[in-house]
Amino acid sequence: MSVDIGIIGLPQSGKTTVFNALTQGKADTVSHTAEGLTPHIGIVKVPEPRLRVLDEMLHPKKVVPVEARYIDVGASVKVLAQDKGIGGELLNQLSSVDTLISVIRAFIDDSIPYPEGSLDIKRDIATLNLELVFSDLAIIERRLERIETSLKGAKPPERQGLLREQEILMKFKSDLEKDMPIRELTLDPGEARIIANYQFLSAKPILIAVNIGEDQLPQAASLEVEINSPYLGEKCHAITLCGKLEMELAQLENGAAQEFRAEFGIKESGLERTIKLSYELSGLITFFTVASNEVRAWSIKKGTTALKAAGKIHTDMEKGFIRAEGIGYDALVRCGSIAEARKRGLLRLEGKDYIIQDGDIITFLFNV
Ligand SMILES: Nc1nc2c(ncn2[C@@H]2O[C@H](COP(=O)(O)OP(=O)(O)OP(=O)(O)O)[C@@H](O)[C@H]2O)c(=O)[nH]1
Ligand SMILES: [Mg+2]
Repeated sequence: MSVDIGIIGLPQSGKTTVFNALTQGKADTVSHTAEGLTPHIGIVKVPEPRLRVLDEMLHPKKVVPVEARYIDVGASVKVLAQDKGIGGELLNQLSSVDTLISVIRAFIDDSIPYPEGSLDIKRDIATLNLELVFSDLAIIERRLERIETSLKGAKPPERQGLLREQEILMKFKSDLEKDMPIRELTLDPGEARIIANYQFLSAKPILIAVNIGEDQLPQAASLEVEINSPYLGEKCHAITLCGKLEMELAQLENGAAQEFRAEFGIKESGLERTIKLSYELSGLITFFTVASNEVRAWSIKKGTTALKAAGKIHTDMEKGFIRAEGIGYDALVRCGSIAEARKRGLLRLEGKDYIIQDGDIITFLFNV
């Protein structure tokens, strides 16, 4: 499974530029027209320094990182919501992503129009948030109407379920009406189940990518702190990113790109950071398998059991699961090899209910 990340933002905020930077793509930054809404889709390897260490230690023939899939739907949620055809389809696609990146314009260039009339980072963040909230409200209102109709002819057991759903949706509705995105609510397990069914946009983790111009790089760090202060949370994080520069750097070779970054005083690749953060916000952790000359990284939701993790690799592994043999990444690095870890008795045997930890190196034992 790859991680799916949807890029949203107001017109001309730099969505396609950021998409190109992330995916080293060359998608046209010419505006999409109403008839020509075609999403850009690109696949990226999630940067994982631990894979490099495992590669050096184990010398596999092949190293396989986790992949993230980025989709630039090319329009704001508001525009998509108004369009019943392709817009609606794209909105559905957006509903199935794990995480959203909201591109907010901060670069100053008067030759490129400001859709809201002026440059205002905070206003645009709020606008984007509202678009997600409105989209969810529309879904809830439609569903509530349908529940109302179904209740008329419903028999007792079905009736109970409908009433419960109605109650939860009404609660979400009143929070949304106060402009509160669902991602900021504390949910009980029943509510969380309902959420999962609907794939609400405002429930998704969101990375606010503030697209700055090169001339704003000296203030990038302080701007980031300032924007994060009202928004930072388990499911929300803001970063500053120089989309245009990163897009140009993405076309260069690694060494040359690094030199450029040093010149501009950029410490870490903005892209690697964006990819890493959007991955982390998705609530995913990484574990590794070592088999037949291949070291591979896998992504799973935090809290996944060994049994379910095995099922991600192959359904046979889940069906015939016997046990898992595992070691944490740090412990393996301290031992220097799997053989040494085995000698020291550090390879743990775990049952199907074991909760996989980030960095675990796991071998599943199973019957076919
Ligand atoms: N000066 C400057 N221009 C930028 C920057 N980032 C993007 N642009 C320009 O802004 C324009 C819009 O960028 P896009 O990436 O196409 O924006 P978009 O959000 O995909 O636009 P639509 O898809 O039309 O809504 C393009 O002409 C970009 O070259 C930047 O950091 N500085
Ligand atoms: Mg675009």
